[in-house]
Amino acid sequence: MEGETVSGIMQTITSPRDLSDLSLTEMKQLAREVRREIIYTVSKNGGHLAPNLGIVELTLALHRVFASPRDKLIWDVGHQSYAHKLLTKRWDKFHTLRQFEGLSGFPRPQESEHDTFGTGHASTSISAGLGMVLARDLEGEDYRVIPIIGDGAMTGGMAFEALNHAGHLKKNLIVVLNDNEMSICPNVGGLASYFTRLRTDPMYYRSKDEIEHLLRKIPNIGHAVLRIMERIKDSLKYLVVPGMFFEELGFLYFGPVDGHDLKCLVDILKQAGSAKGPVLVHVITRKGKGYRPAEENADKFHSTGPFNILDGKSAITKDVPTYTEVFGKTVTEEAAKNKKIVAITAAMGRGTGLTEFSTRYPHRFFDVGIAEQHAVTMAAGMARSGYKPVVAIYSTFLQRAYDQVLHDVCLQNLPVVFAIDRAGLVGDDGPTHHGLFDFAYLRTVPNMTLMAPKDEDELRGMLITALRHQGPCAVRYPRGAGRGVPLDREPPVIPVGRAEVLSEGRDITFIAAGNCVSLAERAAQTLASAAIGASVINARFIKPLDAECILHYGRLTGKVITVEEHVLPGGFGSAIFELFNEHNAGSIELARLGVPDCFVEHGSREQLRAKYGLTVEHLVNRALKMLGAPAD
Ligand SMILES: Cc1ncc(C[n+]2csc(CCOP(=O)(O)OP(=O)(O)O)c2C)c(N)n1
Repeated sequence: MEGETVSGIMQTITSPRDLSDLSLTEMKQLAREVRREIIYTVSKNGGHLAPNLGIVELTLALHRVFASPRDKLIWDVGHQSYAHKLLTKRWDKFHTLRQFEGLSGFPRPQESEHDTFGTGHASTSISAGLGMVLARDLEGEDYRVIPIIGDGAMTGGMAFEALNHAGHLKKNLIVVLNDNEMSICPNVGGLASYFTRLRTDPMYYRSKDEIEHLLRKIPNIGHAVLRIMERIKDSLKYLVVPGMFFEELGFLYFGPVDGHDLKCLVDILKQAGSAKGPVLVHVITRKGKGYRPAEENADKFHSTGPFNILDGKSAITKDVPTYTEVFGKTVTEEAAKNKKIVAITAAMGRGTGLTEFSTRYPHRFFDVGIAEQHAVTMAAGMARSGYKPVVAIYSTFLQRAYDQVLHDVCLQNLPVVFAIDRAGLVGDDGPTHHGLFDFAYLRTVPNMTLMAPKDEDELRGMLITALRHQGPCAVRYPRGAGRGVPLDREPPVIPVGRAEVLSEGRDITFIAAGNCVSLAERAAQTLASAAIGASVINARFIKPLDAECILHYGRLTGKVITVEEHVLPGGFGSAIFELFNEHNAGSIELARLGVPDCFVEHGSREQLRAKYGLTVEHLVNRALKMLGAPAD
C-alpha cells in the first residue's frame, strides 16, 4: 500500500506553494486524500488520529495562504502535524511515521525546514512564536509567524503568559486557535465555557468587520451608528464583538469560523495575514472529522495503537493489565477506605487510569486542564488542609512542575503522592515523551521519597506505602503491560528505604531500579548457567537508598552493575556512586547501565532498549567483562 495512495492531487504537490494553484474543488479532493492517508497509516503504526483528522482543512488553508517555510507555522503540542508533514514533501516517507528511524510523530526541525520549532509538550507555541517575532523585527524582516494552538493547550499557563506579553508588545503575530471542545477528554475550565459561548451564541457569529460592513450599508443611519459605536466602543464591544477576552489582552479577534469550510478559512486567514498587531483567529473544528469511530470516540482516538479501519477496533489483544490500570484500580480501592484521598490530573484522566476514580468519586477528582504546575501547588494546598492528594502525571510532563514539587510540596514536607506514569522509554512518541529524567530531578530534592516498582503488584504496595507516608512520595512506573504477576493478595506496606534481595551470589551484584529488575534477574540466571553467582537487588527506593543492604552486597562481591531505564547523569547509578563515595567504598568496582547523556529518538521500546544496552545480553556481557571473562 506504500505509495499506492500517492495519487490524484497529492501527486502534483511538490511543495506547499503548489496549493495556491488549486481550485476549491481540488482543495477538497486533496483534503480527502490527506485524510485517507492519515487514517491508513495510523491504523498500521498507531498515532494521534483524532487531532489530525480534525485539522486537515485548516492545515491546507494555512499552507495556501502563508508561504512556509518563510512564514513560520508553529504547531502547539505538535501531535496534529501529520497533514502538515504530508504537504511538506514527506508523503513518500509517511508510512514510516513513528517508526524507528522513520518520520517523527511531532514537528522536528532536523526533519524538515517546514518544522520551524520542535514541540511535544503543550502550550509553548505562542511563546516560541513571539520569540521569532521579536527576532524578525530586530532583523528588520517581514515574514509572518503563526502559532496554531488547541483549546486544550490554551488552558496551559504558558499560553496565558505569552498572550499577555504579545498583547502588550502589539507586534504582528497570528495566533490560530483550533477549538474542538476537546483536550484529550472534554476540555475543562472557565476558558472552555467561554469558547462554548463564543461558538454557540448566534449573536456572536459575526466578525467585527462584518458588522461594520453591514452598518455602512445602511444609508445615513449606518455611518451615524458607526460613529456612536466608536464612542461607546467598549460597551458595544461587549455586546457584539465575540472575542472580548482576547481583545482586552490586545489581540484583534477573528471568528469563530468553521474549520472545515476551506473557502471561509482561506478568506479569514488572508484577512488575519494582512492585519496589524497581534491577531487571534478562532477556528471551530471537529476532532476525528471524517472517520466515524474517531468522531464518536474522540478521546479514545486521540492517540491510538494500530486498529482495524472497518470498525475502529484495536488490533492489539492484551491479557495482562497495564501499570496504569493497576494504579487506577488501587487508588480507587484505597479511596473507598480513606475519604481524604483525592485524585488530581492535568488533562490526562484517561491516560493516567483515573476514569473509574472520576466516576466513583466525582467530588474528589480534579482535572485542572493542561496545568501541571497548578496541579502540584493545588495538591500542596489540599495536603496543607488535611487531604491526601494523589497527583497522577506522566514523568515527562512533571518536568514542568519542578519548582512546584520543590518549593510548594517538599520544602513544606507535605504528604502529596506523585503517581508518575510513562517513566522510562515510552517508545514511538520519542524524545519529547520519554520519562528519562525523573530520578535525577526528584532525588535531589530534600524530603522526597522516591520509589520504582519491579512489577505491577509491587506498584500496589508502593502506592499504599506512599498513601500512609507522612511526607512527599513519588512512585514512578513504566508505560504498558505489567509482568503478569498475581494481584490477588493484599498488598503490603513496604518499609521506607528497604531494598529487596532477590538472589544471592558472590561474584557480582546487580542493583536494578523498577522495570530493569527483571533484566537483572534474567541476566543472573544466564550467568548461573556459566557457574557465575550474581546477587540481584531490587532497589525499590531510589531515595532513601537502602545503604546497608547495597553496601553489604557491594563489599561482598566487589563488583556492582546498576541498571536503570533513565539517563545516567544524575540517575540511580549516580546515587549508588555517591553512596559508595560517602562510605569510603570507592574500591567497589561500579558499572552503570542506562541511557547515555543524549535525547533518545522514537522507536519501539524493544528497539530502543537494544540500542542503549538495556538487554539481558548486554547485562551478561558487561558482567563477563567485569569478571575478566571473554564476552560472547
Ligand atoms: C505539558 C503537557 N501536558 C500534557 C500533554 C498531553 N497532551 C497531549 S495533547 C493534549 C490535549 C491537547 O488538546 P488540544 O490542544 O485542544 O488539541 P487537540 O488534541 O484537541 O487537537 C494533552 C493533554 C502534553 N502534550 N503536554
